Amino acid sequence: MSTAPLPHDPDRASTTFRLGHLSDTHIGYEAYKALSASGENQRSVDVAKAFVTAVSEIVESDPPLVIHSGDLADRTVIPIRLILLIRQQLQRLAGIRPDGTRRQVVLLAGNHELPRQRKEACFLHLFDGLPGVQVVTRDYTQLRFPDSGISAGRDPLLEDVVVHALPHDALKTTDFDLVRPLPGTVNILTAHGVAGGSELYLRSLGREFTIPTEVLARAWEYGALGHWHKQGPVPLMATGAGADTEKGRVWYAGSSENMGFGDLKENGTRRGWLNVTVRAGRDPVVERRFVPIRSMLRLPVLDGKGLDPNAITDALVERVRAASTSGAVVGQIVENVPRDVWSLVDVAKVRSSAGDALHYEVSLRSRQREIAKDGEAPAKPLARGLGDVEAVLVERANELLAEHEREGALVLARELLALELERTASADASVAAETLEESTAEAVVDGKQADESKVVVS
Ligand SMILES: [Mn+2]
Repeated sequence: MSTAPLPHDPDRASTTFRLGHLSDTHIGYEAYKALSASGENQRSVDVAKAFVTAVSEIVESDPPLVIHSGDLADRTVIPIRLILLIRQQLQRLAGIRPDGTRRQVVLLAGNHELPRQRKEACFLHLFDGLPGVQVVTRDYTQLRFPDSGISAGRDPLLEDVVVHALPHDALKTTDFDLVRPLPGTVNILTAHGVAGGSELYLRSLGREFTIPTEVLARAWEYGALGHWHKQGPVPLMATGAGADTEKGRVWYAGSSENMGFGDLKENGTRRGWLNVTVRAGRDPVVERRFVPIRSMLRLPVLDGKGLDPNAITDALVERVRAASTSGAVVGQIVENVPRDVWSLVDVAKVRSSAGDALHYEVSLRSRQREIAKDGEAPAKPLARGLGDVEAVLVERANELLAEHEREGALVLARELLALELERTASADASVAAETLEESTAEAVVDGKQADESKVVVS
């Protein structure tokens, strides 16, 4: 799939400006028992801190435009103190710049903050009317920055800019034929959802409404995506031979902190925002920026086959000692240990060896279902199953159909598959999206919900 050539207009060839792109800050996320000094959930504080740090860096970097591509908050309803924190940070983002203009901020609604019921309003509308802030929660919207210029308080470079905003729920209803770059302007697409054709798309086939590949391939100067927590360009869109992973016009900014162990599979150690130089008629230059976050790690999986309870205890303690667990969120998976053996393992001793960690959890993984080891992504049974279906579809289409018939037939087949999955899914679509990683046949010994089976997307 090639991308459409960008229209080169000599009149605005010099239009170059910077854009701060952040996403999936998930304010209000909570996990584990650890509390802060003021009694707040510590992970909630960590997540807020990462957001504030990203905002500070963006303000210091001083782009004229900032886009938050969705899931600003973790839930549709969050505590008042966090709403106030968000408002305060938005006021910093949309503050007066050294040149006297006001930085412009676009907020897009993600699945996490969008109410399930249509009668309810999205909390992001609390920020309507803040100077410089524009909120899009429902339909496809083209945002402009009219009367730009110093006298109007906006950077004159934004005069020709159009931000095409697709919040999460709009992906279900939008006529994508209308989502097109406007000639003679600098076009930026922002959307919260799964990019068609991406790795994530294959893993979530039929469970999510996607942003069609051909829409992403249109002549946008930049595409600011949210939803996937891994920072990086949409692979499909990479220009050149695909070897250079820093190129592409459409990027996920990724989350600003790790929301569970699932996120570790998505390059979890480095999270932040994107400093984008948008160039009229040319590909953008994207610089990855990382903010300091709490250390979160998985210790090496322990294969307990043939080990007695003492040996298992010692091996677990040894793994803790070999790692830097201070202040960290630490996860340990143990395999091939029968329940009766496990019940004699001295978990309290192991836990006290990890006493300097913010959180330590050990999960027993049963071998009843074949599960790939950590790091061999994507490996979950469900993901593999759907990926296989896609591969089989493409293979059969290549075998049986003439070239001109293939694309249409594949689209139809995917739609039928999606309908079938939707019909059989017991939960509603948004719940299904949360459990992409499906059951991992793990028992959690910690008495806590296994992060392993939690959100990876979202
Ligand atoms: Mn999301």
